[in-house]
Amino acid sequence: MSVRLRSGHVVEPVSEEWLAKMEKIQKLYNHGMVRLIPDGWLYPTVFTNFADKIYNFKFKSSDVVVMAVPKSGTTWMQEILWTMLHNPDLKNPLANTSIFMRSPDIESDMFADGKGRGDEGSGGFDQMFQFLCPGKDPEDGMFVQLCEFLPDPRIIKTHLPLSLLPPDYLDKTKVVYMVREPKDLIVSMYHFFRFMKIFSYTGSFDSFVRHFMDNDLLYTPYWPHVKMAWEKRDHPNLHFVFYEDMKADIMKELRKVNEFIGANLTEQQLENVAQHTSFTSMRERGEPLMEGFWISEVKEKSGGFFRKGTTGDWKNHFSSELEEEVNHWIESNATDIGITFKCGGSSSG
Ligand code: PPS
Repeated sequence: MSVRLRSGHVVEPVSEEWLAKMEKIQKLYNHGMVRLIPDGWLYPTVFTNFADKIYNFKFKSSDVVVMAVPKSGTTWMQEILWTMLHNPDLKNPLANTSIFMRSPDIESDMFADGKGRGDEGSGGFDQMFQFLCPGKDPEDGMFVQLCEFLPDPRIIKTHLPLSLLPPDYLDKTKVVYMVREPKDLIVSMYHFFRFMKIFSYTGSFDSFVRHFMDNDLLYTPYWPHVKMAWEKRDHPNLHFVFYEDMKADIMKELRKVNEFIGANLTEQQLENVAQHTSFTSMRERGEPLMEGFWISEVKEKSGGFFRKGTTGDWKNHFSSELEEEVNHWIESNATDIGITFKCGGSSSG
């Protein structure tokens, strides 16, 4: 019998044939994958244990959620928001802890094996969990509960689309939606999926791009995710930010975010935020992920989580044939949605 989630999606296990094909190039799929119909979201099967909890999550008016397809600049915006709301004078000692602990990803329990832990251990999140959620059971979802018990104002991260979040979510809480030129996003995701043990992607770059376009990668399909948010861009609680705009003029974007969240920071404090969250500063402070989560040799070659932090790196990865194919895919979908991507040049970090 098919399972229906509170969001209305029907859970459909992927076919054995598809899994057998994908397992050869990506380890994550060994854990089983499902598609959520009708949108087609592709997630590990474990996601279904937490989907309704997330759909029923009590967001507060003081929360700020960073929402994005992975590799759109989510972490950059999380650090900006946390610094604006918890560290504008750069004196908070917690600033040196992982941003993923200060601002957890609400759906990360889907990477656990059902017992609150993934293959690589929980990399410090379990201590954080015991500290913030005493007496709570990690099996009920470590990350979803971490989000629940974070001190206010909470900065919550999600890569989930609007259709999997509570129906009153936007009316209750402020959401910053990050978007990034898709070719740069795919390049960033390709490297990430290669060096993260949980994914261990071993296929070629070209096939990765095609899997992305065919909606065969975790978190796909891409376009409905963007479309659902873009359609709500005039909602007073939704603030749309292009990664390329942040690269072009960070102070301008910080002023807009300052106004959107009502932080009332001074120009000096915004300068502090810009400096503390620059690519160089964030990279110097280190990986937001725990050692043990990645394959060291692959990570060293790719540059790690803070890989390049630029626009236009796709030019170093795409053949002209593949570029043409992807540009066509982008143009037809973007036109349909009515969104125009900022292509960015090849600025340096
Ligand atoms: S994740 O794993 O989905 O949360 O990744 P996400 O944070 O969305 O995206 C990672 C990419 O963002 C770049 N990044 C930055 N760019 C500019 N400035 C700052 N401060 C910054 N912080 C992170 C990061 O380097 C990844 O992009 P690539 O192109 O791979 O370098």
